[in-house]
Amino acid sequence: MSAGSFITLEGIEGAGKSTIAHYLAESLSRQGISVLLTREPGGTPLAERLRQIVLERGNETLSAVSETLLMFAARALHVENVIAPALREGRWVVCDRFTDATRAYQGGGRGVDAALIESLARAVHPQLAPDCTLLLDLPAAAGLARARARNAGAEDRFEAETLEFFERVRNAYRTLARREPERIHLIDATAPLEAVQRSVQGIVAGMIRA
Ligand code: Z5A
Repeated sequence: MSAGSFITLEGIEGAGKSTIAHYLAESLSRQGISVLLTREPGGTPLAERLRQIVLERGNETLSAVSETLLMFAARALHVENVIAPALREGRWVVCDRFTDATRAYQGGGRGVDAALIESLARAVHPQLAPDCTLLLDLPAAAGLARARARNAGAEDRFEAETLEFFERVRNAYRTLARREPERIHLIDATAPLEAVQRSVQGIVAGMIRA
């Protein structure tokens, strides 16, 4: 399906995904590559509305399966309206989270059946998978400390989760990286930002040459 390259950023909260996504998009643009920087859940007006629903801490119960369906509803809008058209035009897409986040958060964190997640993935993006995934890995306590230092305010539904939840999410991400080592590059996100940026440059340089 894709003519451009599709790069995703993954990791637990506070790992540095947004920081690295912006850095990577700017770096690729400076090299003359047309880049679309986007995020999940979100990336289209309707998908951003679904993002608000899934992040807000309301009084209504949102089961793990409902949460999974909302993630894929937002993803379907995002793939159809933004990601697939950009790739067809030969642009590179840098996306802050994609389906690996559902595997890690809803699958690993909340215990949603992996077969359900894979079946939704096949329905929503049958022809599409990231060419490269940068997994920024760090202990859950370190990620939460960074995110909480930055937020200094109200927590969303995920930010209010326990350390154990984020440890399960991290373990699920690491399992995915062991299963697909060619696609998923595990990067030590406890390193100083400049070192993380160098690792990312090294991985992506190989894609530009290819
Ligand atoms: N979610 C889901 O459950 N299922 C799904 O399928 C999808 C998403 C797609 C989105 O919230 C939530 O949706 C997310 C999972 C769930 N919730 N959680 N957790 P979000 O987009 O608001 O949250 P996030 O994706 O976790 O983003 P974040 O908290 O902003 O983290 P980040 O993007 O990885 O980190 P950052 O903002 O780039 O950096 C955090 C701070 O650390 C900041 O002050 C940086 O300057 C600093 N930083 C970054 N790198 C370094 C290094 N290397 N050293 C020191 N300090 C650093």
